[in-house]
Amino acid sequence: MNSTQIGKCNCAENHIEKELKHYLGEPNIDELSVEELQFYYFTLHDFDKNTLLDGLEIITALEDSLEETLESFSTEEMMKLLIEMTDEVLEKDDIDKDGYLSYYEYMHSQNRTASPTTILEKSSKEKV
Ligand SMILES: [Ca+2]
Ligand SMILES: [Ca+2]
Repeated sequence: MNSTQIGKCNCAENHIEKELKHYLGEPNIDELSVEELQFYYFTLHDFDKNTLLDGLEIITALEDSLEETLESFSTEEMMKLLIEMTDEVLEKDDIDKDGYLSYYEYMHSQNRTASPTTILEKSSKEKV
């Protein structure tokens, strides 16, 4: 556990697949409910297993889910966007303002935005 995770998540996709297999055996992702998927997604990014997502964990989660969408951005732009999105997530969804996203708060954010891409679309519109 260290603070350089942001620069180290190029292998995130493999990592997630591996982790999912670790949790589920050979998962059939199609058979999981949306709630189950969200729970696993939350758990996978809770690196220190304290059932709270901190800023770094949220950034990594966003980066994973937006990987394809962000392909056209430079690393610098991408990090800037990810940080903006994380700020927005914490501002709007950190209901008890402790600086972390609990599972309840995370679910709340999922229901609100439908997907992180909604935030991305909004950000790029604001940019133009
Ligand atoms: Ca955590
Ligand atoms: Ca919170």
